[in-house]
Amino acid sequence: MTTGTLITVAPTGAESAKAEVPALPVTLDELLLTAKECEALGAAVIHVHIRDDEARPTLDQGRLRETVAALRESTDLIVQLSSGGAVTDPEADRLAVLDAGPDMASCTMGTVNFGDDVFLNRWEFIVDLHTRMQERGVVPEYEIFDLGHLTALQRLLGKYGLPHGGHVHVDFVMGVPGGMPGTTETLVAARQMLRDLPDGTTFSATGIGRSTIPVLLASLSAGGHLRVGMEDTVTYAKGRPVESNMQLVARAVGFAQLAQRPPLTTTEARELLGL
Ligand code: KMH
Ligand code: ZN
Repeated sequence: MTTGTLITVAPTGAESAKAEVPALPVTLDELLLTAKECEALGAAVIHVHIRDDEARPTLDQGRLRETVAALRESTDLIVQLSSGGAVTDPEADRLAVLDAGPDMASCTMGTVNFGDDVFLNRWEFIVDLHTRMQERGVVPEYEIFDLGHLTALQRLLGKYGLPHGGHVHVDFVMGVPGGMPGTTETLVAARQMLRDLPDGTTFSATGIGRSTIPVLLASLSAGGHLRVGMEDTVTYAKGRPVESNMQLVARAVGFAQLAQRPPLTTTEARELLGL
């Protein structure tokens, strides 16, 4: 079993509206403050979606570059840009995210129903993303919304080779309406499927909405790592909105410590992920 816990914070996402969730960090200043505080609490990776001046999701190249530079200047966090964006983002813009030079980027391993929408990830698009990341030295985090996405990852690595750095890290995004459920049984099934992936493959897990805590506990007990943040849940407990991303990171750190798997430092996280 892995000793420490890699903690990723996903502070913003593309789905919640600032008007409905005022604590959501949407400006660069809000993001930087969140990043610094989450790092101090024990986060090692930040999964970044950015917003425009109206707080709408954007993949604007200038803003992405500015965000990567500012995060690097103010923190030692591993900067992982979302290549998923919002469900409405065109493939070309999602590929261009890599031009902003992040340490890591997400790479979703297949199409999934996403509430009333469809999060489209065609095979050719996935191959493009994976091979461009190899060429540019960007380390992927393979996002797994459904069990078949792990089969697609096995096929991808078999045909196109290992990612930059040689280490494979996946993130189980569980409990999306349309994807795999956020349950212990499903997490165990997903972990079993990692046997078909290269030795040493690591996983994080996050549960959307009310599956946050069951998934967190299941992942810790199964030797996995954690992703938390307001991208995935805006409710701390029944009837209690999340006050900040720090509240979610602090809770995850507390659970990780209870499990005797304390948070990895950013240096340890870089080592783990092959950065
Ligand atoms: N916003 C979702 C449509 C990712 O960041 O790569 C996609 C998503 C996954 O959040
Ligand atoms: Zn995301």
